[in-house]
Amino acid sequence: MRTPKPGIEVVQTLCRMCDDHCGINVHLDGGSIVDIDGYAAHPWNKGRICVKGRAAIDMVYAPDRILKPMKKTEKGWQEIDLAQALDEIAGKLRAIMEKDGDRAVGIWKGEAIGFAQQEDLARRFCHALGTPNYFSNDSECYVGRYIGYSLVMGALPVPDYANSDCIVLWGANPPYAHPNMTRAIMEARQKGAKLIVIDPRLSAIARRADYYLPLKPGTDGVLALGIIKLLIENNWYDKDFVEQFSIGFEKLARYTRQLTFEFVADETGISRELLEKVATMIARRAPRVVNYAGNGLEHHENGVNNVRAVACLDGLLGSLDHQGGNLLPEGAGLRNLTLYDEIPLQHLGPIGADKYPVLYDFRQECHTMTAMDTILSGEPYPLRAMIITAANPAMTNPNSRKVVKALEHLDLLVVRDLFMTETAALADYFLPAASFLERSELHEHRIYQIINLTRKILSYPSCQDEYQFWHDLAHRLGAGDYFPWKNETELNRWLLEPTGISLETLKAHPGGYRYGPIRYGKWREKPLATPSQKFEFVSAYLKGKGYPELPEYRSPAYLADRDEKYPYTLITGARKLLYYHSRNRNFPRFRKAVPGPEIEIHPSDAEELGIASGEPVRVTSKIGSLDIPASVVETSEIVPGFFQITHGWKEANVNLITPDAANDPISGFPLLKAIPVRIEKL
Ligand SMILES: Nc1nc2c(c(=O)[nH]1)N[C@H]1C(S)=C(S)[C@@H](COP(=O)(O)OP(=O)(O)OC[C@H]3O[C@@H](n4cnc5c(=O)[nH]c(N)nc54)[C@H](O)[C@@H]3O)O[C@H]1N2
Ligand SMILES: Nc1nc2c(c(=O)[nH]1)N[C@H]1C(S)=C(S)[C@@H](COP(=O)(O)OP(=O)(O)OC[C@H]3O[C@@H](n4cnc5c(=O)[nH]c(N)nc54)[C@H](O)[C@@H]3O)O[C@H]1N2
Ligand code: SF4
Ligand SMILES: [Mo]
Repeated sequence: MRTPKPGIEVVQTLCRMCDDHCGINVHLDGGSIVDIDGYAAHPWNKGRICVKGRAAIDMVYAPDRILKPMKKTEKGWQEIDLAQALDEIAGKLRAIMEKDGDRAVGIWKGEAIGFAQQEDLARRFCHALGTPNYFSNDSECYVGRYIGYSLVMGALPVPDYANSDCIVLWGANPPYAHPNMTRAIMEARQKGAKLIVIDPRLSAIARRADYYLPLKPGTDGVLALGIIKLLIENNWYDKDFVEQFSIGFEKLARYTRQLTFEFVADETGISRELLEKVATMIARRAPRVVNYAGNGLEHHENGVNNVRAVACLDGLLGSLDHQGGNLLPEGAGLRNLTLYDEIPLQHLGPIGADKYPVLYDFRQECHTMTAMDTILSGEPYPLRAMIITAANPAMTNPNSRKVVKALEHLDLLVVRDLFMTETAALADYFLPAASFLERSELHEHRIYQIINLTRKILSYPSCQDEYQFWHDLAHRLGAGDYFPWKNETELNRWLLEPTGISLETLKAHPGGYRYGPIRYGKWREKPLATPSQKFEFVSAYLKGKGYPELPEYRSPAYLADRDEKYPYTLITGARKLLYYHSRNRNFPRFRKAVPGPEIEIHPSDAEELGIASGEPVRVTSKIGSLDIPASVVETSEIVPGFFQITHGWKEANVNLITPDAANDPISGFPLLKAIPVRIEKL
């Protein structure tokens, strides 16, 4: 920590400029934030923060931040009193529900309040109101992996990087996406751990790997199956675990037996020689092996099964819940805020649950892409109102043109945000939201089994925190009984109660309070949360729903069913350090550093197309075209024939050309990372 000047108060809390939740010191001068730096006593970031963390100041005090509620009128946006706005919104919701039923209302939370209590408050409000239609960014984030891993081992595990001897990263780039994960990985590297990175782009982390596998996108499943084949053929797997704690091993072995190494190499572009080196490296270091699947795996038509194949490795390597492997998470035991058990609403037909029953079973989530069709068609029933908080789907959901059309078609759209986003611009009411520094919430870092209470550092009169907003609206709509707590602090106390830990204790431990010892091998005493209570190489549950029981590999469409009109393949959404989805573009210093969008192009493709860096190109998919400047990268930085565009730029919104109907049949996730396209010089 920098030494504060006299008169400066320093308060500890957690950063939420990304989902990494670093411990930070907030320096206050007369109540105003003048600096932010890393809190040395927090075990997760140990005093370090990234450039986005300090930019929380830019966000909170941004000149374009909206601090007053607004209503759209014939004369455009007009300021409105908060209570008046909530009264009007409640009145309109009541009228819609009376005419078309409670399920005509949808609630949508975004990444900015993802996970834990803020998300659960939105879920709670939904069911308290009587509608099953809870939506979120998780129709395209994290849930593909959550479902994939949960099918195999009953949970999404927590990687124990720091104690690992071998770390395998599948489609993840922590230096940009999760800076502290990088710190833990580098700590393990210093102790001798090996690093294997699997990515079609030579990402920041791939540059530091012992082995880098530049595979073709969407082929991770067959690569994992190739490794599994080698582990089984060479007897390099944990026979005790397999015999005692798993089901379906023989079927998996039979399946990999008929896969040839030639096929694996053809599909992935990774030679058998490299595959063998990697499998040997992993097997020698088992069980202290972390297999981590990132966002790169789930944005595919066969995403869940690719993730399942990767997850199967944990059972073969004996790394499940082993120190230095993938740990089964243990929470602090907070109270559950959702009302899914108290007020089950599946009979009302949650949107998308018929098409993606596994998504609803595992997550009680509705499917956002299906919702756009429902709004526009009124089928299978009218969806007429939506409250969106902390999301900007007009930029971040696939097929943005349809998203905008659908949101415009609603009878009532309410958006809670800090800024007038592309989504907020479509709303009838804009409600200014409290930022993370303006609320107090509980957060668990499960890798250390610590829990933190974040501090409310400042407030603006009309910027409600998430709790106050749902509370006030619920009380206006006759659902107030479900929101009885006077404020966030009371809610936090109620959530904590069963743990026996007090708010005061948490306040006294800004570096996190340890809620329990880290335990390994828990599956020995406690059955896994799968239907068989064992590690499932095959899933009878999936089979019962009409899906393959094995993590079967299906070749991506751009390989199996190539359309010559779209000879290239587009990857989207690779994270950049400064920007967070559609956020942070309004911070002048960030803009100066990285001024605009670009498409990453391999030099040989650039030559073939006659394109140089900085020149605009037109990218066309089946659903539309996008013009964007080229950035010709170094030869080894991307696999030839593949291109990359990061999302979130209004100047060239890549989601104008991403499809909303080429979805993973299990999770419903959209195809965002292997889109067939045509590319022309403009
Ligand atoms: N700065 C910043 N940080 C963020 C975010 C942000 O927008 N900005 N977003 C946050 C969120 S919500 C998320 S979900 C996480 C995501 O964080 P990560 O899971 O680490 O995702 P990315 O950083 O996009 O890295 C994904 C990598 O997968 C590669 N890839 C693409 N397709 C494939 C494939 O088929 N197979 C394999 N093996 N690799 C593939 C891409 O080239 C890319 O390098 O980041 C979080 N952190
Ligand atoms: N093509 C393509 N599209 C993608 C992806 C991809 O890889 N490729 N990745 C997808 C992924 S993984 C994700 S998670 C989604 C994210 O999609 P979204 O959830 O839409 O994320 P953001 O665009 O960051 O929007 C968050 C909004 O919340 C606002 N906000 C910030 N803090 C607060 C707060 O405290 N309270 C409230 N109420 N609002 C706040 C911000 O100003 C911002 O407008 O994008 C997805 N879109
Ligand atoms: S990595 Fe950066 S943005 Fe994310 S929580 Fe830490 S300091 Fe904040
Ligand atoms: Mo995400």
